[in-house]
Amino acid sequence: MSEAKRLAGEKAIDYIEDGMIVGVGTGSTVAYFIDALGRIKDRIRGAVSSSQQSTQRLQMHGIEVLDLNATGPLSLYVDGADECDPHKRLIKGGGAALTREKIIAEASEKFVCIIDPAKRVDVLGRFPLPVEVIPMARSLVARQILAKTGGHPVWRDGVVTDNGNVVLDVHNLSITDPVAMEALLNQIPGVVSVGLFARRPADVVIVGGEPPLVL
Ligand code: ABF
Repeated sequence: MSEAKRLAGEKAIDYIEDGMIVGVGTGSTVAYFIDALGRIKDRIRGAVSSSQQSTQRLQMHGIEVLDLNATGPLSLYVDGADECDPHKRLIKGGGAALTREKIIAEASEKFVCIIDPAKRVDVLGRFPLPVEVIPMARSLVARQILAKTGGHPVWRDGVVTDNGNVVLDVHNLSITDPVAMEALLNQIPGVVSVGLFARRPADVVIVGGEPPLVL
């Protein structure tokens, strides 16, 4: 599947315009995009990164990593996903970077999502839904998720996000209304962000293949 990820990541370069500051996501598909970006780095001004992992890879290529507060709104955000439904709504957060990914997606005019074919689903939820939670609220949020959704929240033990928080992965969900589920979970005190990109879905989805499929 890494060939499909590479093809999707490289296809996303088509959306680069000279002088851009590019929003960059996290994960192994994005790593291919970063490597392709490194080969044309003289065309861009820099990048805004969603994780320490991506920051290190960008800097390895000599790409300047900028602060979103300094750049203001971005034209383009490129990121992967764990699941993508027919309406370009996503489950993200398998890489525990969901909060900063969602921030940059919100600040970006165009969100281009790069995936391999295995990420395409009819209904979101087979991949456990990541939720970033303030550590002291972990048990409270888990109880409320169980009560309100019937999902089974599992603490991603040993993982602390770049923001110092923990992650609950919610199993056994069939998310037929992703916008409603995103709103429901967002309201639970202690929830920092939910790995559903539904209120603000991707604008373009590139599915890796020969040739890549652009949706
Ligand atoms: C990141 O990319 C995460 O939101 C998502 O979990 C991950 C997908 O990882 P990969 O591209 O390695 O399959 O944006």
